[in-house]
Amino acid sequence: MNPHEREPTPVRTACPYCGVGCGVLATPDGAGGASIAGDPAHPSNFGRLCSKGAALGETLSLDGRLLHPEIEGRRASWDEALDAAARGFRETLDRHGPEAIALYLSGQLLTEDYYAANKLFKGFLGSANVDTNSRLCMSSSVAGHKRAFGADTVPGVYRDLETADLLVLVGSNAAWCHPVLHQRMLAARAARGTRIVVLDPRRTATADEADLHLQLRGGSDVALFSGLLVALADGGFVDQAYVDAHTSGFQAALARAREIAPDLAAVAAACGLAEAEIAAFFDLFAGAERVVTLYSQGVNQSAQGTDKVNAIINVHLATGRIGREGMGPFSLTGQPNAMGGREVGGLANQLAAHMGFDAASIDRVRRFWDAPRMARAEGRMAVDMFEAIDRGEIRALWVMGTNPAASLPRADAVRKALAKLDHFVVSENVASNDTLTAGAKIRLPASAWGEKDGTVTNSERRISRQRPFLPLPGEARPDWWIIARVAERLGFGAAFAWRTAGEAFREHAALSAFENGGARDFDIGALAELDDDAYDALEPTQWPAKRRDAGGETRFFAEGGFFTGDRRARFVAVEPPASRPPDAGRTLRLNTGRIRDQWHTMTRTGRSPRLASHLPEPFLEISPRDGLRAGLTDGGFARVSSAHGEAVLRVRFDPTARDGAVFAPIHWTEETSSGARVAALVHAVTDPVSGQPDAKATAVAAAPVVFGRQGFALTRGALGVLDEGAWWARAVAPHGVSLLFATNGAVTLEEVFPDLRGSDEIVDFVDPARGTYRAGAFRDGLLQAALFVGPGSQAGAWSFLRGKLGARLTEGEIRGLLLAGRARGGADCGPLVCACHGVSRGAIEDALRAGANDAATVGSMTSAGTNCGSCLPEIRRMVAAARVRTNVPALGLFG
Ligand SMILES: Nc1nc2c(c(=O)[nH]1)N[C@H]1C(S)=C(S)[C@@H](COP(=O)(O)OP(=O)(O)OC[C@H]3O[C@@H](n4cnc5c(=O)[nH]c(N)nc54)[C@H](O)[C@@H]3O)O[C@H]1N2
Ligand SMILES: Nc1nc2c(c(=O)[nH]1)N[C@H]1C(S)=C(S)[C@@H](COP(=O)(O)OP(=O)(O)OC[C@H]3O[C@@H](n4cnc5c(=O)[nH]c(N)nc54)[C@H](O)[C@@H]3O)O[C@H]1N2
Ligand code: SF4
Ligand SMILES: [Mo]
Repeated sequence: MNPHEREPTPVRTACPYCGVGCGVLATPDGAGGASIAGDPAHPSNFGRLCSKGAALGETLSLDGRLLHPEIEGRRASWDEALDAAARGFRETLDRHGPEAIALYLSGQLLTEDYYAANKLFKGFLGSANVDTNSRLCMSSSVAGHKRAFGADTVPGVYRDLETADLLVLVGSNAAWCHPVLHQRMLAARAARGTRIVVLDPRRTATADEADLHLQLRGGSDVALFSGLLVALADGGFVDQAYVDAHTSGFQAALARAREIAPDLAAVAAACGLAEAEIAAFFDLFAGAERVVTLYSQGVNQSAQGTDKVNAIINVHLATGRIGREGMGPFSLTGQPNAMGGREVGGLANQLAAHMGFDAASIDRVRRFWDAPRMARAEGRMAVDMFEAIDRGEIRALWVMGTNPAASLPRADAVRKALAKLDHFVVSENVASNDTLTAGAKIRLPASAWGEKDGTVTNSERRISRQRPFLPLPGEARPDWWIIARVAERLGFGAAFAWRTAGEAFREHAALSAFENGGARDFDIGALAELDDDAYDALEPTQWPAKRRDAGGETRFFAEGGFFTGDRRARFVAVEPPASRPPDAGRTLRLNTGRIRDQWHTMTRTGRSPRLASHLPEPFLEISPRDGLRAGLTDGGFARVSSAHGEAVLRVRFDPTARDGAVFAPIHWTEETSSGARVAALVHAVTDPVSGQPDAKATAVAAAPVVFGRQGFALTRGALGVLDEGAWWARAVAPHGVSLLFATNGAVTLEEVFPDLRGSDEIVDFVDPARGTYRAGAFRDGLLQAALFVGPGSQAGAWSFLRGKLGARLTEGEIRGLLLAGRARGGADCGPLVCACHGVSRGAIEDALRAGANDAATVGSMTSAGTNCGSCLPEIRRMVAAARVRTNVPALGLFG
């Protein structure tokens, strides 16, 4: 290397995954990649990253990227594609009116993109059919905030998590889903003894770390928080001065709470818990003034999502614990820009800049935009939108930055509906996903993380810059640019004439302050005059950021000042949970959610070999009792079916699972599995206020599926196909790709590895009696491919060999693997637990056998858990399990 070349300087940007909003330092390597580190100066993470953030560098390759516009499967120029995109909307508008066009957006778009899209449809095409995947994610929080506060306001800040005495996590698996924030909570606990309570029907990694875990029955949160309100009132914990001065509706809400939860016994019955557990929680809550209640999808994604939110807010209003240091209700946002999407009005029932569809707001936005054709009424919410597509009422759709064919409830029906569209445009990063393959006619290549330039807002209302550090590949373009070019072709060039993302941002900031005067919470007027340099250099900034703000206080509501007409907050009299008619034969309740190392439909995290090793297969978690009752075996397979669809999943007996409640992760799609699109099963029941689907409570049945052979195929080259009936999941490996599979059919080397050469050296082992076949293919002495087939799971060998593609194996390794089916020593075996340092389950078990008896010792012996800490809960769980094993050697569940 030329010694005079300058060291590349890191670019300060923000992580594209969760709503924690961590700052990232990206140092491009000049060859399309970059090294990634946490930004020590960013106030969300102070240098930390979780396993997903730390692996961002592994997701940057251009393999599988959509790099050129396409029309009907053929490559097109941008001019052709933009003309065709615009023409389709124009024709549909002319023929069927603005109700027949729709836009489906994403909390993964940047604020500037989101603003542009919303402006075009709601201001210039006259359609409020603009909804977003945030409908599936945050809309119950939005609706709950609006009912209580008169605006969609998150009152608190992250610092409150560090100064609280009690943290209550409701329906949040923050250890896996907001890991860096969870680490901040644990650090605060270590420093000052914060108590942590987790309310979740599953024993999650987050629950493992709690002082108290209430494993309540799914859907019973309203009863629990109603009971808490009653207990606080009866125990004299109501802050009457705050209630009198700043709220209304307390008595009615309390009376309703008494109906729902008259006493502890009623709460215990509703929640399926012991009275003592509930009393312990109520005592903790009553006794700690500084309490933050954090909540996420266990609250939002529910048929009573909005009532759950208000039941939580009610107890904070009643105790006046809001907007002050260390206290308040706190909605954790999911996506990196869930909050930004709310700011620009990405939801069908919002306009822009936290305005709604009242006449004054419509007129105000119309004047600001100089808009020719304002939408006059709320548009269709996501589930309704896709049902309208199915009925032919919506005929032209543009999907941007989301994968609805894999993430909406009744996903099979959604896919069928998409095929009916006259005009179907998708702006994407990847060349193939379940939505693109559902009939997208026009495919527009959007710039991806690392190339994108703009802003995102995190859970605590902090706006951070995502800055580009890689050149735009192929013909990819920013989403806002694509929207502006389509707008131009529809005759609105002047209103979309931004030359940079910064210009779009300034306009958005100016709208937030336009005729505001304190009437709206969202005001970032101070940022409306940033010049391009100042925008580029923008430090993470929390709102409100009003024009003449001195900075400082960014919490809301300590002294009231709500955004209702009379400036008082509203207590909401919540409804008791409705009982649904039982679904005959489908007695299990399917809860769906996330795993630690994958992001949604895996279009990005699925490219990282490191992230593929933690939980590489789609699975069903079920209590051993339910599993045995359904005829399942641990490690076997289950066909899980609902009224809407089915999936085949690997069975994991989980002794901590509640009977009747099963869980499956949402991440696998048609691209990555043979039939584990879990969203296909999910019912389309929605919350009556927010329209958010209830993704955590579908009635399902499970039945065993028996496969005679299981195994894996691993290769640096191409993967062939297995027989029709085979089950498989795809997972990338450090220098190749793998399939984990199960089948009753034949599996041959030639079919699985179509590009093996005659010159490749094959070493194999067959044991017909056991039904075992193991083969390694070597090219120039290096491992090119491996195929293992046997009666049981070959996971241990897979974990070892996936790291050996392209490497030379020792004689001992070859013999051990092929003859015995496992690596010698065993230490390299088992799934990866610590993604940062590449430490496997086997290595941690070795450390435990060697005497490690806490996570810190495991860390010093193996390095596991010493970087991002995302795996610490799992390590602690292993430590605890090892203790149980040594203390009670004869313990066996069924033996
Ligand atoms: N690793 C990873 N992190 C992510 C994401 C990802 O895909 N992967 N996605 C991001 C996004 S967009 C989001 S929205 C967040 C989601 O973050 P979370 O909401 O924390 O994640 P989920 O796994 O969807 O659900 C959380 C928990 O709700 C529980 N739950 C289900 N029903 C009920 C109920 O009735 N009551 C209560 N109290 N709890 C219930 C579930 O058992 C589950 O453990 O994560 C963000 N972070
Ligand atoms: N059953 C069930 N269903 C759920 C959930 C659940 O818990 N259970 N959770 C729901 C929630 S909370 C969420 S947030 C959704 C998430 O669901 P989706 O939004 O459908 O999932 P993603 O995989 O994040 O899809 C994002 C897509 O946008 C592309 N993309 C990424 N960045 C950009 C960009 O900048 N521009 C463009 N044009 N494209 C981009 C990616 O390649 C990917 O294809 O799933 C929801 N669905
Ligand atoms: S916690 Fe992890 S996924 Fe979330 S923003 Fe930080 S690094 Fe990204
Ligand atoms: Mo989400």
